[in-house]
Amino acid sequence: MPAGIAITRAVSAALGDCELTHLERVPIDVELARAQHREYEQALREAGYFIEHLESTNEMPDSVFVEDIAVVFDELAIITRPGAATRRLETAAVAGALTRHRPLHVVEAPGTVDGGDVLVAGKQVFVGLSTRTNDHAAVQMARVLQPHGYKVREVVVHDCLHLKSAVTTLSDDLLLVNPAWIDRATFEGFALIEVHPEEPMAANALRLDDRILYSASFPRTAARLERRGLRVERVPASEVAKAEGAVTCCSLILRSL
Ligand code: CIR
Repeated sequence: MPAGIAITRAVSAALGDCELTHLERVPIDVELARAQHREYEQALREAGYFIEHLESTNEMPDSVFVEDIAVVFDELAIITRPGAATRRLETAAVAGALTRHRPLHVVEAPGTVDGGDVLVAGKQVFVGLSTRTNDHAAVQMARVLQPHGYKVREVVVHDCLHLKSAVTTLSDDLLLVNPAWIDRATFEGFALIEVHPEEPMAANALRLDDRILYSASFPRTAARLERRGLRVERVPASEVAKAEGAVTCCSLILRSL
């Protein structure tokens, strides 16, 4: 049985016009970004995922960051209302793809949330309150998730774009964190691995069933993960990083049920 489905979305020709919050704009090589994205999709195939690749347009510079548009659980999926108004065009196609696989719930105004602010570890869901995500959305999500046994908690995000810029899940009880951007005490009960101090952007890792998909740009932190016995598959991600994106952002992972 395949591990599941990964929904991805094309790199827009307009990626250079992406939203930026904490980074200075630098030129992005769109062709290189597309080549790196193909490697990312190939790594997902090798991990057992069937790729559903959505197309993009010039009106959606950030479309490759499909993670922000939905949050997928085994029982249902939530279509977000992205915090950046420029990104709300992205929701229709993602909802169209997801509706074939999960019952959908939609976040309504005045709620705003980017999927990058939602960290799921087993039945615990952390919602980062950031420049993109607000309490209205967190309350709406909690209402949908609580009947399925999820516990939803809000976490304040500072100094970085999304909660998952600062912390991601390596297993249901192990997290990768940048302690400069998130209070370790929030995650009491979890084992934590810290990023290498020279790699502040390294806390974003994509957990798959038997491996971690990880940017090749962070060798020191990758070595820490491997020392803990994790299998790390490195993918080039330099161009999405210039657009303030990373590895979790470029897919929606739907486990086989
Ligand atoms: C944005 O600012 O919305 C995009 N340039 C980057 C989004 C990255 N997404 C993510 O970390 N989940």
